[in-house]
Amino acid sequence: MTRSKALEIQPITPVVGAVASGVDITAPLDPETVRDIRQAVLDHGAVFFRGQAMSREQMMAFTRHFGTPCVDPFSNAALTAAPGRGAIYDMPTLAYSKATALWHIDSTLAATPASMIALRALELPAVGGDTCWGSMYAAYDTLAEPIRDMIDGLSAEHSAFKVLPLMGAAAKELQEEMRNIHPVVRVHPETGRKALFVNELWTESIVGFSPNESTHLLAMLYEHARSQEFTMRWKWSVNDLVLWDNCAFQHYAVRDYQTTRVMQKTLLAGDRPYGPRDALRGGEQYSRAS
Ligand SMILES: O=C(O)CCC(=O)C(=O)O
Ligand SMILES: [Fe+2]
Repeated sequence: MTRSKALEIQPITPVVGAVASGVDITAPLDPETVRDIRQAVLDHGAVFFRGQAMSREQMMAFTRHFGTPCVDPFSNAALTAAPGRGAIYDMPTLAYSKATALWHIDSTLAATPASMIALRALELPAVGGDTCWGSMYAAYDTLAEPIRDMIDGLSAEHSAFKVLPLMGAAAKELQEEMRNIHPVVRVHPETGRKALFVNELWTESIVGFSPNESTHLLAMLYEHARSQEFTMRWKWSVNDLVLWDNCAFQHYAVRDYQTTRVMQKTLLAGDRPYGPRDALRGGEQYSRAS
């Protein structure tokens, strides 16, 4: 077993990203190490492990420590998947790179977007194909107080309105009509912290706003959230693995390559998002965060 004492976490920026070392995640992990890695993901949003050559079974065993593997809730496969039956996708990313070269949180059009996601580089272009992550805690925390007050009480509708045209022929086996309303500010189910929860790929409109009001408020929030101060960029090497928090961190896959790029991905099942006002009313859900 890998001993937790060896685990080292080196932050990449003050608000997002960290490199983990001193741990072999292809080997069985003791509970202390699992707890420390989980805490690092909650603290830094995206934790990177270098040089992790692993089988599919080892990738699945690693991710199972952090939740219940699931298929992407937007795929038709999610309609028939047995509970807890996860998938490992080997994704050639070029075909739908237009859809991921936008800041997004994965599949927020679903009722329960993934909680955490693991991604490992299998095949890379000679240069290019970096991925960026951004802290939606930092984005929220740095808005002016009157704006935070206003958005704490708002909700937004998420759908495939933008993704389907961007994916073109690559859009297959998807629940194209899926749409859900989520709070604009999400209370993180584990940390209890507030994070901005709208994104450029899936959020269609603010509920109760005119198209003009919705478009401009969302544009302001998106521009704010993609500030350099809240984001980082990772230059991949083959066998780098990242585990990230899909509740409070967004990501962006840079579309600057034309050759094959293959990433291996597993998702962990998430909860229905709730907002600050839901939390105060609901009580029960909020208590899980404290
Ligand atoms: O290709 C990447 O680096 C990430 C693509 C993406 O957005 C995802 O897998 O969720
Ligand atoms: Fe994504």
